[in-house]
Amino acid sequence: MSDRKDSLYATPLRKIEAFKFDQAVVSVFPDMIQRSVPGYSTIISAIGLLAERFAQPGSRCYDLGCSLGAATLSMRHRISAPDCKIIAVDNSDAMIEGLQQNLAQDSATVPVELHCQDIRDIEIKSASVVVLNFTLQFIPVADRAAFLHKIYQGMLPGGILILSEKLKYADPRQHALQTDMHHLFKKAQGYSDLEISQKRSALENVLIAETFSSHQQRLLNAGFSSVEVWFQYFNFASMLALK
Ligand code: GEK
Repeated sequence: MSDRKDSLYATPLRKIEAFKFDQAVVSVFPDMIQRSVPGYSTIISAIGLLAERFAQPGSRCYDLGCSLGAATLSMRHRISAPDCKIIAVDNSDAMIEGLQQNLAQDSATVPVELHCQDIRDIEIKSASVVVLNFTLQFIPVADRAAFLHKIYQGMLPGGILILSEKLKYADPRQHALQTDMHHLFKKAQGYSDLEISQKRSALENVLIAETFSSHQQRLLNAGFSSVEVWFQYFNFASMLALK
């Protein structure tokens, strides 16, 4: 896995292009996500524990928008139920190639199937665990309900969906506070004001955050019987939806 430091937005850019998961991003991705998403490693470890608890014998565990496979590897090292398979999906070639390399160096034995595909097009079946770790936020809002309904239908009874997202807040004062605290978090991680503001512009209209209650309501409408936050650090939350 690459250990290069993220400095993609460190110098002033004449034009800030919309954010893309290309080779440049992939080469700094582990550092970027670690220093940008508060609580990222805690969430990754917990995904392993949740998979250990929820993976059913003979079932599939999906990592949708898997990037370099941090959640896939975490699950792979904790699943002990027999005959499980992990399906890892991302539509960035560079990410899937990076994950392939990471898997080649990994010693765990649970089979992992890789798909370089849009997560909306993937067939979901016999799923005991579905992970959307900071991925749904990149799917157009209009497609989210149908996509989550399809996931729900492909899940086994007793299955779990782990949904981690950047949140927005209905109350403008709360929204401004949480956004400021996230920027302070990034500064404490070594990002400059310029890096923070150029990255924010690049993500505008690419990462669409919603409120917790929008997520909760949509998941309940999709059929899930219970939806709660299990972890939150400022405006970054991880939710559990139970079938
Ligand atoms: C982790 N889960 O480290 N189809 C497939 N992949 C997509 C799509 C799509 N429509 N849209 C975006 N992606 C990872 C981190 S990163 C989050 C997830 C972030 C992919 C995109 O290529 C990228 O790899 C990932 O979703 C989002 O636990 O960078 O903030």
